Amino acid sequence: MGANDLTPKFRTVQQHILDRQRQHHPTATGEFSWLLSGITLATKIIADHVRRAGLVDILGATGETNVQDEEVQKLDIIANETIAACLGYRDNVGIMVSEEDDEPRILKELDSLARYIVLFDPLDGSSNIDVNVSIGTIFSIMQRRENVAAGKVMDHILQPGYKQVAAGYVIYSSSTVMAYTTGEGVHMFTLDPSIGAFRLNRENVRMPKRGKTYSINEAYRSRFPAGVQDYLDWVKTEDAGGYGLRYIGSLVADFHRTLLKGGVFLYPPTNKSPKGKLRLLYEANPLAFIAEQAGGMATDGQQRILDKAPTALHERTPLLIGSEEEVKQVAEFWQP
Ligand code: P6P
Repeated sequence: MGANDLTPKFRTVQQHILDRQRQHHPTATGEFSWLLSGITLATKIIADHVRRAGLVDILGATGETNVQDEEVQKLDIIANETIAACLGYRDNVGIMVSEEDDEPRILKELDSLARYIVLFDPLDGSSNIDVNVSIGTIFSIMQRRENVAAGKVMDHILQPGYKQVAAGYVIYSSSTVMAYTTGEGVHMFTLDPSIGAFRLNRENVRMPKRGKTYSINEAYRSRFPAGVQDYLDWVKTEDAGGYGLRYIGSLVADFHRTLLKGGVFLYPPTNKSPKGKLRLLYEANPLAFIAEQAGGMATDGQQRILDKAPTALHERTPLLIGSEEEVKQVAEFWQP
């Protein structure tokens, strides 16, 4: 390398997006990487708040409850407003949907340039904030639909998951890691605090075809469908081949482990939550897109998550996601 070669020895998320766009979509205008830079900026700010949470008074609950009827933690609010502010400056974002907001935020409904819809869970796993367990941000990106009458905003939003143009998550843990896909593989970056940039560390991440871990909140066993209970009995037998149980209780952390190590994560329906607990639009859909792009699978126990036709903004869904072989194995018990 020549003395004057200033090529950095790493690639940031923006560089990675632009490089791949040049390879796969030469006519791309770079507007998508501009949008994604809004998300990466927001998650860097959130990571800073999460890291300092113990030092300044942002831990704890606000005393309010959100549309999910869940106690709102202060960091939830900070994360939600940070993402909204960073995306608000991206003139190609027309609509934002957040787990924390009752209704969509309509930035530009009729401006054809504002063609992206960003749906996000600003801080998933928030019940773990006060005990310093990994938490995360999950995002899904769609494009507005053609020929939708003015005012019919939900027609733009309620699209099946296979329509996503991108999806990703950021996990705030011992390090801050971002994974994203635009439909051409899953790519992973680690935030380098010394330069404030996400640096590429894994391209085309592949989920192992099978793992050694199943992940579920077994406390609810008696509330699960009989087939799931049968699976939980079988998976502990020698015949199953020696599985371990890991359950962090933070979806992004449980999924991140499953993506890297293989295995299966389940949040089945219960008699208390007959449609499951996790949300379709901004939790199950983005993680299902990533899982499939990495060679894994994601269903609701009956159908492919990405084929589900949403009917409501904060719709919930059962989730069975992970390595192809394990997902198929669970499905045989769940829906014999
Ligand atoms: P349970 C966190 O509140 C969350 O939404 C997900 O991050 C997590 O997977 C799930 O709920 C945990 O739910 O009922 O096991 O506490």
